[in-house]
Amino acid sequence: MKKHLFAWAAACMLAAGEAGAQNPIIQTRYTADPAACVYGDTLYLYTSVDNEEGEGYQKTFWQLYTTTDMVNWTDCGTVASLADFSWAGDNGAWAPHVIPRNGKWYMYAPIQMQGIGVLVGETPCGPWRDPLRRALINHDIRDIDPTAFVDDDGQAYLYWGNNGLWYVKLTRSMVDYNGEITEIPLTEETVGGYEEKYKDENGEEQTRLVGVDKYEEGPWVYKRREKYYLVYAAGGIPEHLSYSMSDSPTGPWKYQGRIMDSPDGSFTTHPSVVDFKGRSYIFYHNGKLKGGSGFRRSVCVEQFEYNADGTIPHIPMTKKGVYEPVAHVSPYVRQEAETIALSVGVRTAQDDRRGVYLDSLDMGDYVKVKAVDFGEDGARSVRLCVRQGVNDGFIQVCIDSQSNVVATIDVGGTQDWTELAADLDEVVCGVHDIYFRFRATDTSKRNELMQFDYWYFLPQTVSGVESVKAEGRTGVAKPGLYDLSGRRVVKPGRGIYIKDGKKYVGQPF
Ligand code: FUB
Repeated sequence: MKKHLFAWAAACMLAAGEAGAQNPIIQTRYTADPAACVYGDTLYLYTSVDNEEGEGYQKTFWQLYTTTDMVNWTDCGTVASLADFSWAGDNGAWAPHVIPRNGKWYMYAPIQMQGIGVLVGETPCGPWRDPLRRALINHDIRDIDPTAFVDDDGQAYLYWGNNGLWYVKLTRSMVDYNGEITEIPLTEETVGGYEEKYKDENGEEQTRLVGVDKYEEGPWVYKRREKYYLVYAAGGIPEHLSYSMSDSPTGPWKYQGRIMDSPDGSFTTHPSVVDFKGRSYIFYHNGKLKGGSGFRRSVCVEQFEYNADGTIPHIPMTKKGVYEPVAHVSPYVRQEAETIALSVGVRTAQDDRRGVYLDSLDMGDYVKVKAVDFGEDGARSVRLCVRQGVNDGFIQVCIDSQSNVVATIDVGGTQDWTELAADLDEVVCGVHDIYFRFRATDTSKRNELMQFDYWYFLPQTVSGVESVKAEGRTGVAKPGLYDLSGRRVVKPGRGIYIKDGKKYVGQPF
């Protein structure tokens, strides 16, 4: 899809409901098949990526987004692709699942029609190794949608399957399994029903549903308070989400009912359920980003509460999504421009030098960052790391609404990445949303105005408003270690931190 069509589409979507809309949570590209992983202070969200034009799936890579507050999502870029597998073809990067274990990260990745591979990484972002140089699972063309689960006794399991559900017990290495592949029976008892073939009065073969529901694909297995949950895409096309429960990871499973109805604009859906910072969330995808469809899907999330007996209620899909942050963003440490609550017209790019950044920003594009805590003393100036595009432009920094401009920064003339600074028109204290608005200097030259890598504010107590050339990714290194929300960390635990302006993986895993 051309960038400008995307911008127009996103603008239309957000104009309709910007005030209350957090879903879909990623607006910079089409994302599907959410796989959430909570690790330390951070929720890692891996997705497959849908093509921007045409019908059918052209899926070649996987993307990672992280959050520490459930409302701002940091685009960590493309973290793995078919090129990481020596044996993969040039299409088929379907629904992944990633989990940390033994000080490493394991990505279970289905390559459509070629089986399920496993990659091993040193960090949540890779780089990855393909230790087997072949598929881990390749016994049926329905070998897709893997989900890994490690039980309290240390035994790890891998479940998967489309219109068939299987599991293996993984070895401690996580890249091999013990024993046979076991098939989970798909019956009225286990998943609410199944599809049966029969001959109609003309002798034609037909299918009919026996029971009230049917397992389709996308299994997601987890344990909560001694109960095991199997959540899955159900019911044929269009899919909805249903679930089963068990007292054991190997079953028997007992069908519990429907969790979520079929999403708008997509014939598939795909679940991921996690607890994070004391709240429960369910991820899924729909086709609601403008220009979306069953082949151009977008990840969404809803918060929910389990019933007292541990069962899952019916969860409505909302446009509002998760709106209340569970943490605040610090403005006083480097924040990536690609940390976004909401954006219009914005695309991301990535390269080895800068990592991920906002690219080819046009007149009228904007980014919103929610719940930034300026503290009691407040901020007096802002710094942005930017680079001029094809045409000249400037950035307006706004507080709480796009009409409340507190600083304007001219980006024209920055041939290379440069850190620009401006005093604020007023001291900003307390918790606020920030908007970065991208504007053209000459309104007849509205496109490709700039690229934007990171920002931070200076507290009132610090002076100095000058521009500096930002070298590499360390231009604003501040001493110490910070989490992704910008909070100073003394003892790093599990997770990703910022150290010397670069991403740093905390130890131990
Ligand atoms: O993204 C391709 C496929 O669509 C996934 O493997 C299924 O779960 C469905 O979401």
